[in-house]
Amino acid sequence: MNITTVEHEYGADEIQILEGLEAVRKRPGMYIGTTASRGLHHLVYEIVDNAVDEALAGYCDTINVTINEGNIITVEDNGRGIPVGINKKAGKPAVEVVFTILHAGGKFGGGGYKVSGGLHGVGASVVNALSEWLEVEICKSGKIYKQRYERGKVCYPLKVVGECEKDKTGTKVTFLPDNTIFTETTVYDYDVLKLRLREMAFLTKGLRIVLTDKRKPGEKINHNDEAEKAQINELLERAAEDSGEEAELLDEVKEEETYKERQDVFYYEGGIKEFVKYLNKSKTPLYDDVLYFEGEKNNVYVEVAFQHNDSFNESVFSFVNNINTPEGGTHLQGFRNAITKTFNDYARGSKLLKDNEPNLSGEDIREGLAAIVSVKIEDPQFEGQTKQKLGNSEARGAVDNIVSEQLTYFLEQNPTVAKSICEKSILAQRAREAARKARDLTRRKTALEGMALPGKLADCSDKDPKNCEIYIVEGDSAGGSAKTARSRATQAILPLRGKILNVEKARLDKIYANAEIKAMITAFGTGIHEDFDISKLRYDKIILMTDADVDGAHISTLLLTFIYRFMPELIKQGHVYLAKPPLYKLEKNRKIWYAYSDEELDNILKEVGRDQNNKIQRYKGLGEMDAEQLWETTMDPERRILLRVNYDEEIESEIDLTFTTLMGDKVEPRREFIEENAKFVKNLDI
Ligand code: 28F
Repeated sequence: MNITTVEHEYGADEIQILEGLEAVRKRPGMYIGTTASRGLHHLVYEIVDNAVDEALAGYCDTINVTINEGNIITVEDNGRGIPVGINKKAGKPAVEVVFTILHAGGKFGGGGYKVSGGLHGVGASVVNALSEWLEVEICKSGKIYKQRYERGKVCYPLKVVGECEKDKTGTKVTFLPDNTIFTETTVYDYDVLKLRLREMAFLTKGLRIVLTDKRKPGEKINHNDEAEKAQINELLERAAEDSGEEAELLDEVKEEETYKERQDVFYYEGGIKEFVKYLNKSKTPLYDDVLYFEGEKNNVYVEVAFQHNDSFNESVFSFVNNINTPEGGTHLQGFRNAITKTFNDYARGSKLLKDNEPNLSGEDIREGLAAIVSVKIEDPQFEGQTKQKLGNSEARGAVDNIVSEQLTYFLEQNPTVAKSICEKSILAQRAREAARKARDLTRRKTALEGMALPGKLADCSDKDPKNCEIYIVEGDSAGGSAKTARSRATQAILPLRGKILNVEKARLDKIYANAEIKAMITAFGTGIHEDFDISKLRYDKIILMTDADVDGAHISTLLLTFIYRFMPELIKQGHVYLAKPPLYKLEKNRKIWYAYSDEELDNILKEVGRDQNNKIQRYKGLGEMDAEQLWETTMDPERRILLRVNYDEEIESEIDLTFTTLMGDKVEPRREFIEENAKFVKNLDI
């Protein structure tokens, strides 16, 4: 069936092509997950993935990613250049096929070409369909070939537009995301791209990835969360005032606000070994070298790197074809099986573990472990809630065999390292036993006295968790007003006295001995770590309510560290919130306004006038509000502001590192973090 229009004869296959890309434009979420900021950034990862494939194939060693003025993206590699010859089946140049036909190219029909990640290989044609325009330039055999598309439609046939050095080859893609698709924002966040590109470089040893920002300051701000960034700026300013030292830090770096091109280069000869070193940069390693094993089995390419540190947390991240798998899967199971079995065999064989002593558990061995498990597999099967769990059974065996075999050999050759790991694991086992006793004691007590909830907890009467929320309140006075102010049916109050334990630096037995921690564990009801069961959660919302000053911010951070390290699912499933008390109370002619930021106070004053009989009170703490005010400004579900703590799984290794850097015991990395982030105080997302 042919449709003839004035300018063009549409053949059957052209119609199929247009329908293909039309489908992408009609339901973009099917192909890139969301058309919000995350989907916008995925466009870049898709194009970069294709260049990474060329690097994995051994033909490219440098990729340049540039954010140009107008938030136009350029990605350029020095690979072979996408083929320009006519693809027989399509009767068009291969490059046109790659950009105009969904799932086109040797990348998707097996053929071993496509091994890197992206959203399970949606490819360049989706990016093309979702771009207002896209241009591809290929340098090959001394010529520069070019083609341009608009919203996926070819503007002109592939043509030669210039010359390049004979031996220079490569592919350059430039595109402008379509703002009728990406309606929320088309502004790129340099730091988001930086995290993902650094991760890609760690996962592809020897590949240099350069990220450059050529935009003027004005076109970097994403106006949607402008207010939120202003709030964070506010908090930091206040923190600086109160703590003095950061003040000059903030000042001295602030005038650097002037325009200067940003650039970062990521190049790791050591690949995931360097990724593990990076994960441990704010910790003290237990031994010098990073263990590294690689091999291929069952058509699965395996790379594993790990190094213990002196903390009590486990930071293990797994990847398939450079895609992060936050829900783990068969590759991670293979890794866990291998190290548990191998370390127990070694501990027994070297008599570090007596015959009558129980086996070390996986958790004991993984205490303080920083590790990367990266597999490359031709046809990955993803499972789990968010399709981020690897299902291929052959990956379990491949990782288990390769790690068991090579780790056994390493431990035989390095008895000192082997001993230090086994001794730490045995200490962890003893602490876990002690903690279990402490917990069982808590359980037994609970069993004896019925649900002995912590004494200080003022529980709510409604017993359906979906309707209930618990406020964790700093200080007894605020706790008192909160108990008076609350709605008894659905709001529980748990007052905490002063600063809680920094769990980043404490072992399980010490944690169970801490009254405040125990009270929260009992009140929440879910249990922690391996015992964690989300179905036992007693409240739908856990709301941290602390003073809007630097001490309050510190307590919120300590509470978040505890929840993140012991019950991360509460954050991942969106149950954790920060209350937002007002900063100012404005009184005029017996009328009252509350302002939650300096900016908001300004706006109110513009409205009501700045004359003298205004009475402006700046709240220094929750305790300054009576129950009535606390209710109407901060606790009434109809009027309050809550900030939900979000967990972006794509940057989970960075989140882990941030907690360690901010809460760990090494000062230098923390100072670096403040310097690194203070200069972008407007863009800092805590
Ligand atoms: C900036 C983004 O997309 N780079 C790419 C290549 C190289 C080949 C290729 C890509 C084979 C036939 C489908 C070249 N020579 N950077 C990129 N570099 N795709 S994408 O082939 C694609 C498949 O069409 C390539 C020989 N074999 C493969």
